[in-house]
Amino acid sequence: MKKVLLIGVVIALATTMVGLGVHAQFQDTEAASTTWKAGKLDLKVNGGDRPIDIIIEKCLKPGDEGPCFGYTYCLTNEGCVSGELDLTDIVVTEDENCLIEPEAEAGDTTPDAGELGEHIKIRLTLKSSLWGSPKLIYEGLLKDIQPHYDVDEMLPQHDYDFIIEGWWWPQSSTDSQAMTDVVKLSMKFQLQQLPD
Ligand SMILES: [Ca+2]
Ligand SMILES: [Ca+2]
Ligand SMILES: [Ca+2]
Ligand SMILES: [Ca+2]
Repeated sequence: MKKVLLIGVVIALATTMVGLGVHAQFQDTEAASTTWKAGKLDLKVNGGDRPIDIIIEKCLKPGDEGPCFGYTYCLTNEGCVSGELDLTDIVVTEDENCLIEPEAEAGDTTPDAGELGEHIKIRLTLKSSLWGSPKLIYEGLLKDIQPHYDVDEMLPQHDYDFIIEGWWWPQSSTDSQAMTDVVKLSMKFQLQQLPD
């Protein structure tokens, strides 16, 4: 009878220990989450967000030329997304600015249309410390510049210099038709992510 009682006590103790063992197991829990955040592609011109206007308007005469690298515009991609640069909405606006007597004498018969863009030549380049040499975008008469240029250059986050490397007025027999005339070149820079 004592032996049976002892066995019963051992079984009871064993059952209690098994129960205690379940509650004493190590346990650890960690949480995780994933967040998607969109990057950006943001082009700045001279630190701002407006298209630039280039105005060549002073007392110019045949034989004149502008200072080399006289006009530099800093383009900056402030985003973390690369984009392809294009020049768009390029417009040359001619202003007769009064048709004076020497112009008429030289054969200017269009009082509503200036001729300075037919005489001024420009050279436009784009350069960056990322590239070996500047890229020529356009060289020729203002009147012949196209409304759009695919620069075909991917711009990662960095600074780039868009430069009017020079302008000059080669002498010709029709120069006097452009007296007092004003010509304005305007354009926009477009940075666009390419589809994958
Ligand atoms: Ca911008
Ligand atoms: Ca004219
Ligand atoms: Ca004129
Ligand atoms: Ca004029």
